[in-house]
Amino acid sequence: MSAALVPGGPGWAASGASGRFTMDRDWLAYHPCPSKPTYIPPPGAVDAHCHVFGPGAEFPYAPERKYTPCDASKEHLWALRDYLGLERNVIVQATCHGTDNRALVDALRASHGRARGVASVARSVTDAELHALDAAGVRGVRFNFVKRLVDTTPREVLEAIAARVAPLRWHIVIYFEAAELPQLYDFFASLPTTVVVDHMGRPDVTKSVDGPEFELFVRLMREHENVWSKVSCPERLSKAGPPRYDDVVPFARRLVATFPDRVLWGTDWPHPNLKTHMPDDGKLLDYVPLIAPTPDLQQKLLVGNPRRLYFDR
Ligand code: 0GY
Repeated sequence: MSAALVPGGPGWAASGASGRFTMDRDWLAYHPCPSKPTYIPPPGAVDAHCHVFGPGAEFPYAPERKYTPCDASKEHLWALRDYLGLERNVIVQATCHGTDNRALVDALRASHGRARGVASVARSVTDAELHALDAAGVRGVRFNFVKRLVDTTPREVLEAIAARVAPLRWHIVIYFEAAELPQLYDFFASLPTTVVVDHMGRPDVTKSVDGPEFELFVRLMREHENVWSKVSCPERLSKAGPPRYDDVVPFARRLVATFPDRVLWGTDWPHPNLKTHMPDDGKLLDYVPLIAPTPDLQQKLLVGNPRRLYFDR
């Protein structure tokens, strides 16, 4: 029997090539040796934003992708989950797989009920396909508005997809840049499901946490009780950098304090498209008590909220 995969141990390091795919020249692979977190998460903690990539040799990357990553397999993701003291995952379909959800479904089926998924679907998706995704553990679809990641999808296509997934009691995950929120605000406010925003709507953290840009995002959440936010990705938003990402803390802390029942946290492993550094996943867990300072807030953020949204059915 082969030894269990452990972050930093044999078989953990990323491989740059898989089948006919080679990762982009400037691709930063996930951390080769993450530390053990000092913070011990409560039992049942969920990593509510992470991805699997391929393996490309088995689950090819989509022709329309904007990047080619290193592989990041479900076995690696489970190993990281256990190493960090987490119990469950929510795997979000990454744009490098387009609307081909096979790698996601494969991971969900292999998770023994410990993972749920967020898929990407085309307008042509059939009811049978949606029901098969639901049976595999998918609980949402993702609408991506980040221009460097996807081509624009017409508004009426998104509205049609939203109407199709609402009866399944799925939610919609939206990913956008803060500068785009003014023109997307009314569309987001009109969505008929629970709406989950990735990475706090990507605020520019050099601006004030009380300034008009982040205020608009807070207003979206305050005026629409169906809107949730992931308080994830300090490594993506920070200009101050690791390990504490101090400049992002006030933004996440404000959301956790104001909307304690509508926030989620995730690692974002394997951290696609980072350019400056690769975060140490152990340190990302140590960031949790900085943004959710009490055990009650931590319990909601890591256990209660994701359980309600993803695992209670
Ligand atoms: C993230 C962020 C990014 C990438 C994707 O699906 C994706 O390709 O989400 C990004 O590049 O900002 O949440 O993983």
